[in-house]
Amino acid sequence: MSRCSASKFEQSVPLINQHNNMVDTNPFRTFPDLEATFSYTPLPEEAEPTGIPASRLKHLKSFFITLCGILFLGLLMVLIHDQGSTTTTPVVVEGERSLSSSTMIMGENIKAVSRGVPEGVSEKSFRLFSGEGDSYPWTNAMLSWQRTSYHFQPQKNWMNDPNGPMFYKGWYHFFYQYNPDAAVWGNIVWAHAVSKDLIHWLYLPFAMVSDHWYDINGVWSGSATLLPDGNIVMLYTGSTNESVQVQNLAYPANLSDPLLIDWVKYSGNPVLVPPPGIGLKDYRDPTTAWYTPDRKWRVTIGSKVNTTGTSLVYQTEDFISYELMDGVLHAVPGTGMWECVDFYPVSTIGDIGLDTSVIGAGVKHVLKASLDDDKHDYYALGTYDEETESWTPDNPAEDVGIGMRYDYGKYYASKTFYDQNKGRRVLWGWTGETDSEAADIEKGWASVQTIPRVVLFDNKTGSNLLQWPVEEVESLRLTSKDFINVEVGAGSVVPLDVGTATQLDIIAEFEIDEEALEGTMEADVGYNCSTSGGAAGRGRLGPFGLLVLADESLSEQTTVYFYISKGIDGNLTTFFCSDESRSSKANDVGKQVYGNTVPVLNGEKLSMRLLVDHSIVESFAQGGRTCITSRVYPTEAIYGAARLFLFNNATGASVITSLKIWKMNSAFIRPFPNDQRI
Ligand code: DQQ
Repeated sequence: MSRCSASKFEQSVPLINQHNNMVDTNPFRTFPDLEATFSYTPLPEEAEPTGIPASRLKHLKSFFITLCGILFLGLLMVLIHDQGSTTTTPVVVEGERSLSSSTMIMGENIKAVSRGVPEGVSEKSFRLFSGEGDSYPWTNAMLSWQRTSYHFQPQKNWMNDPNGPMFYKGWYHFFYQYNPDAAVWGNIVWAHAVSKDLIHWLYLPFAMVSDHWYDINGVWSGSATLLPDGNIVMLYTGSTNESVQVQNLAYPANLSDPLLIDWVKYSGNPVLVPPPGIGLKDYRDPTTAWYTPDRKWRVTIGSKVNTTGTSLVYQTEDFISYELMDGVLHAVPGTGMWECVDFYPVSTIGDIGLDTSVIGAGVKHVLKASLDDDKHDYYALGTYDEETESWTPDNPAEDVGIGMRYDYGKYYASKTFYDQNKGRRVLWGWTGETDSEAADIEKGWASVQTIPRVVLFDNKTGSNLLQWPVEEVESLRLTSKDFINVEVGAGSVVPLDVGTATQLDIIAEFEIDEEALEGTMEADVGYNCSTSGGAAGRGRLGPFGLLVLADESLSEQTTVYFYISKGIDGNLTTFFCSDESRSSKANDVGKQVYGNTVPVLNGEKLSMRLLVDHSIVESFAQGGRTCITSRVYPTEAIYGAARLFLFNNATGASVITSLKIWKMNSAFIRPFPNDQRI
């Protein structure tokens, strides 16, 4: 083991002002104080339309005239259309497809600036647009509709990674990467919010801002560790005055404050600097620490060596001085920089979550890395050996970065925590925008967090995790409608009369015609969600599923579907996919076809759950074996025009579907009220 110390590094940097942090040691703090520390102005209760530049008004006027014409024609069509009937028109046809993501070109006028890449973080701008030329003439009404109603978002501006989640003295704490100044990445601080139930949130003052040389270029991602003596340590990455990535220690100023409002940065920061052989910008995002039988804490930090992604392990007794362990926790050639590594145990013998330090029989360990190169979160199940301080995947072919993903849609920089309140492990994940940066600036915000998910080992398959939205989201369910045994014939679409369909929780089961399944010798071997034509690619046994955020005429629709392929040996492979190709008439938003296979065991029905909340659709297949998160930006299927349909685009099989659909309430997400006392 080599001993690491920050002292050498400190000599070459400016003196630190160790008294910059706002520290309030008064445990009986009152809320006027709290309000005084807010760094941004709350928005009014009702969403206000975003301002439109005067230069665009003329353009918008003519657009509105055209739009009214289109709407009038649409209305006529709606009146003619028999809502209760089943049409036999295929849902989508090949000719209607947008350009595929591989052929997407981005117009000059919407080219986004690269942000943070020279400083050493991922590209945060979305670049895979579906069109070229002018950006779409978004209206205030369209942009306002995109803001979600029950997903966590700041009041305004940019958000990215979840940081330091924990449960403490009756409150769930959530910190997040946040730009206080704009709707683009930059000037990153740790913003802070608390909740009693992971759904309704109260914004608090920023926990940490960049105010020392060792984090002056950003208070980047990190994790919380709750110590057995009641202390809390927060390890986070600071980007220094020279854009070197270092690890810093912070802790609450007042442990008797359940809101943990004030945070103190350790006077000896940084506690870790890049060791020899590690790039100064390839060293970030410390995990929650785990306690070992030899009474030491260990923590892992993501990095890369050439193109091999890796995770370094350190040992510490006091979180101040550290030893770099020989070897690494794990490394996978060709996977590039590992960001936001997560490492935790899952129980193989019960549906419970485990504290991060649990080892022994009945336990597997999950290693997750967020791949800087492709912006996806990959995980693998394996065995942790605390003697050699290494982790070995169960299946090397499904190793970290080359195998399973938490989510096959837009989902990144995730982090779990052990919720001792409910004995579960909860996963947070960041879902960025897939529209243009210009649109983000216009709407004044960017990014949402997915609904926190409970993570469990899948005892039935033994080869994957299950992710499921926390049960608390069900408290938002309002009225529900049941649809029992709806037959959806091959090549048909069936409207589901649930009224406005912008905030929904949908549970659906599908049974494909047994005779067609048996009678098919071979179908679509080699199918792939992203490259086989999406929802328009008609095969014998798929696709079938749901059209969400669709307008009455289906001119806009986001599809979430199953597709079954059958080998000549009789083996079935089921795919779970989401097709955004027709999700919006706008040309300047991403429209991808996402998905992967999903294990379906003998005797299981095909099932999916969807959480629809304006511009985000979270989809879970087979109890959460495969998940897909989509961001979509319809222009017509919004507000009262958003509808829901079943579809079956298979050529050779009908499908029987049963569904339960709830309308979802909005969550209360707002500043901590002044009139409340703890
Ligand atoms: N975001 C943070 C980094 C992390 C990256 C900076 C992942 O710490 O590696 O905002 O999105």
